[in-house]
Amino acid sequence: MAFQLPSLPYSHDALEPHIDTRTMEIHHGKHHAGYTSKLNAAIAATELEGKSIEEILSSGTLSAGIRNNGGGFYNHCMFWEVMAPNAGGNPTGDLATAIDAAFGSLDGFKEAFSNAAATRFGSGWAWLCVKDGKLSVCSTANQDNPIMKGVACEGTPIMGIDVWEHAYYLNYQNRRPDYINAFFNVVNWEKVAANFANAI
Ligand code: MN3
Repeated sequence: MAFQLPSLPYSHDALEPHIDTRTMEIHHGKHHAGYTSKLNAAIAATELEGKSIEEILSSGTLSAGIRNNGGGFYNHCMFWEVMAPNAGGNPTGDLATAIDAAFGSLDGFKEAFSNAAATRFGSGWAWLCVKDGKLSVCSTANQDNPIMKGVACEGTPIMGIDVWEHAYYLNYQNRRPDYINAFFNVVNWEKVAANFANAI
């Protein structure tokens, strides 16, 4: 069973004005679709065909094609889900408690996450990860992610932000920090909390 491009869980214009419609159309319909089809081509007739994306990405040394396109497939699947219209605000429950424990406050978390996203040179992602119930922030280059072996992150990713220029350039041009600030207005904390619960 080949990997399928997931449908967006909301319309292309649902995240306006924070993430613009045209960016969503191209990002999901072209970029994510491309990673999906190239991943399928890269694993076809190999021992990785039929495995879950998590099994593939954590399996060890990956070819460039599988690393880039498998990472791209996985990362964007998470990205669409950790955003939602009429979202943002504050996390609650166990996730809020863990954020306060790790970063002092929600503002402390936002500062650490924003800094990781803003200082990732070139293309990549920033992540919120959990290991043994404890949260941390890291960033990765290209389409790497924390479940790949040898990546300098601790634990399982539960939220990620794409800081490739294709994620923001149409609306924000070179102003990556403005895009990062806007992202917090569309964070789907309920989904992040569910990811947290599954990971601990
Ligand atoms: Mn992207």
